[in-house]
Amino acid sequence: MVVIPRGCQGRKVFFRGVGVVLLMSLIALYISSLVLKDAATINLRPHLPIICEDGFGSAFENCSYLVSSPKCQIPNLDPFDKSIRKFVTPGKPIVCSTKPLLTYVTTVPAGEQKYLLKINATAMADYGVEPERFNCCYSVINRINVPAGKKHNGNADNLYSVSGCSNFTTEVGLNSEEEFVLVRCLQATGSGTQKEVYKNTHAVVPIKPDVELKLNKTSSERRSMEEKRLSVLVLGFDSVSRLNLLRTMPKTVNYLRRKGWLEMFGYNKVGDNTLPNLAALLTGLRLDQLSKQCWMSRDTSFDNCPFIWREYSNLGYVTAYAEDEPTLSTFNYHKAGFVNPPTDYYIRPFLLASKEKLPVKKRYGLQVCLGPTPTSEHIFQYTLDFATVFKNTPYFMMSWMNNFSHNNNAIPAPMDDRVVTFFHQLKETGAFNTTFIIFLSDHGMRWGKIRNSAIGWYEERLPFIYVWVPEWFRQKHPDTYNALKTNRDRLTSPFDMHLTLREIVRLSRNDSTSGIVDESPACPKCVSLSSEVSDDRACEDAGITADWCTCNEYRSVSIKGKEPEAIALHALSEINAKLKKAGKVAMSCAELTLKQVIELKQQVLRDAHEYFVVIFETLPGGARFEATVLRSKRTYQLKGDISRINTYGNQSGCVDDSVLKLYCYCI
Ligand SMILES: *[C@@H]1O[C@H](CO)[C@@H](O)[C@H](O)[C@H]1NC(C)=O
Ligand SMILES: *[C@@H]1O[C@H](CO)[C@@H](O)[C@H](O)[C@H]1NC(C)=O
Ligand SMILES: *[C@@H]1O[C@H](CO)[C@@H](O)[C@H](O)[C@H]1NC(C)=O
Ligand SMILES: *[C@@H]1O[C@H](CO)[C@@H](O)[C@H](O)[C@H]1NC(C)=O
Ligand SMILES: *[C@@H]1O[C@H](CO)[C@@H](O)[C@H](O)[C@H]1NC(C)=O
Ligand SMILES: *[C@@H]1O[C@H](CO)[C@@H](O)[C@H](O)[C@H]1NC(C)=O
Ligand SMILES: *[C@@H]1O[C@H](CO)[C@@H](O)[C@H](O)[C@H]1NC(C)=O
Ligand SMILES: CC(=O)N[C@H]1CO[C@H](CO)[C@@H](O)[C@@H]1O
Repeated sequence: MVVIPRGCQGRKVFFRGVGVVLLMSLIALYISSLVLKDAATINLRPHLPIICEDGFGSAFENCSYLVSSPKCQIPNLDPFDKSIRKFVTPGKPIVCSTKPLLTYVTTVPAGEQKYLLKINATAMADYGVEPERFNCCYSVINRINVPAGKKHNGNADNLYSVSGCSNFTTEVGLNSEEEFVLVRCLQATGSGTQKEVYKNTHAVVPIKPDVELKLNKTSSERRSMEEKRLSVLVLGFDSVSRLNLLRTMPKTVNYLRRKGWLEMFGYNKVGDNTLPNLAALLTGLRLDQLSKQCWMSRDTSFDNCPFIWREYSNLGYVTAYAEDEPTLSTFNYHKAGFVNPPTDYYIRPFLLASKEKLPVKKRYGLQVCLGPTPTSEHIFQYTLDFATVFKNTPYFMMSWMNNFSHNNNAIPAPMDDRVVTFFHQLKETGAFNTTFIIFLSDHGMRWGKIRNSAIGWYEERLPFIYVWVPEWFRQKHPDTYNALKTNRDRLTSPFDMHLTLREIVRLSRNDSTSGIVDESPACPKCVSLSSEVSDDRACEDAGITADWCTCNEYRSVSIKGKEPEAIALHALSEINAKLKKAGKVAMSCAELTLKQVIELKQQVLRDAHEYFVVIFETLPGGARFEATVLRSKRTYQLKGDISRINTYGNQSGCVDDSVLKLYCYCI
């Protein structure tokens, strides 16, 4: 019998093996639901009965909800709802090069961790080159590190050097300090000049001297530890909601479910964009706390922030952070990044050099190709290399990809295959035996047409997240594993996940503090997901502010009369105040006026609070905003951030602050 696991309801023709009978009955139900559905309102409640199985044989309590508890009900929405189906357009695959690569890297066969850079002789024909009039050379790309104590101007994370180009024939060995190379191949022309026929970059993971030193220091310690240590891999795709993963990556979802990954159904974002959500996961802090503690201003680097990878590093773990799109990346987009490399392995200089030295192909404003190689392919390969090299050493790796998902709902179908293949390759490295893996996104689409739909509001707030726990760990710590399973349909947040990562540090340390429960400064009631999350949890218990909370249902109310406008004007006054407060920095920003209220939604009351979500447009520029406002005794109070739900495009070019950009119309 085929069960459709929860969340996989509806017309999932993608999932192979769905029986014809089942399919027929679903179609029948679908037709009847169309008849029953009130055309004017979007039915937020799922209209199809869902076969309530999680893929592990245990049924959920109430399948109409992802989370169903006294203080929180998150509806289990249909990813193919009529209102949302039009946003499912198949993305076109990207072809970076039709020719095979002329050069590649491989490890020395003897098993020693050394790399060779090689020319693929059979591929020469594809480039129409003759061996005797052809030569290749390679340059080494290095990060330029600002000497300790020296002042820097906020540009330290963008500095790299490219060495002179050394000729090589057929192959050349790379030494343990050569991580990134730029290769050029030239063909002599008849007139005696040389024509470039090929240019590419390669990243490898050698055991660098400082890493070897670290391993030497901890190896004796490690040997005496009878307890195995969990490695950690945080693998993320930017801006993919749980429903969008179901729509666009059915093969990946199917793979994860079949292999026993745990999906956290009630994982709710805690901030607008990537930074607050990843900061919550990696530091356990809210942005305002980060600003107080370690990130004082736009020009302050993140070096002194308490990233969890530092704790892993102190324990002897080898650490890595790899994010594509070096301009857009989380800690660099209108920010100063890191003055010192944050982790032992840091791919940024490689991507910067690739972007500047290779022809770049863009789609949806993102660099999808770096020369002949797709940008995300570099991150996949780097992750696999890292997991292979350190298969017998505890590691912490953070890999984050923006290229194929950030600006677009339609992930190209070939990407789905690539991700499944990636998981197969990752299994080959042995990572599934050693590594706690979190596969997640930070939030869903934050702007664009999809955000004008009611489901889009949920999607923005509910990213996908799956967790992998190695088999030996499940057996050794059954309580932990069972708690994780239970927590799948509880309300959870990145702050809980942060505490979970801390818990793994504590387990690895095996010191007497194990058993002491860590507390998150941003969320005192958050817990490690290795223990059961309270069923009686409200958003504030999970560090989720009212504007991001999906626990409560909102219903559209009339926008006629004075009140809708008053609510919108209240939110607008906060925007203008924010711009004013920024002073000189936002000097060229227009004061915004209300064009129109688009929609007003009111929380379906469960207690005395009266929460509204208002969507309105402003002039000049036609920005569309969404704000959560609390009414009490005829006064209004803005709750949390105001979202910009259409793109600001080039309207905000006069400010260089990622928050002000949302609000500023330059004059
Ligand atoms: C699920 O919850 C809804 C709303 O609380 C309720 O109406 C429905 O009866 C529940 N279904 C089951 C199977 O418990
Ligand atoms: C070398 O190029 C050929 C095509 O000319 C390709 O089939 C082969 O896979 C390439 N080998 C490597 C190691 O990349
Ligand atoms: C590299 O090879 C090219 C072509 O054979 C030659 O012109 C150039 O001088 C060589 N460079 C070095 C540094 O040997
Ligand atoms: C690490 O230990 C190995 C084996 O004992 C030794 O050969 C090597 O020099 C050490 N490396 C460093 C960087 O200390
Ligand atoms: C961890 O600590 C406990 C209690 O202190 C001890 O019995 C055990 O041997 C330790 N395990 C390792 C792997 O050091
Ligand atoms: C993972 O562990 C299993 C069971 O111990 C073993 O059979 C398998 O070969 C391991 N896989 C890898 C890639 O090391
Ligand atoms: C901004 O973008 C719009 C639409 O894409 C374009 O028409 C306009 O020329 C751009 N303005 C500037 C100053 O680049
Ligand atoms: C949106 C987009 O085009 N994304 C591309 C990101 O890179 C992958 C390859 O790794 C391409 O297949 C995607 O098309």
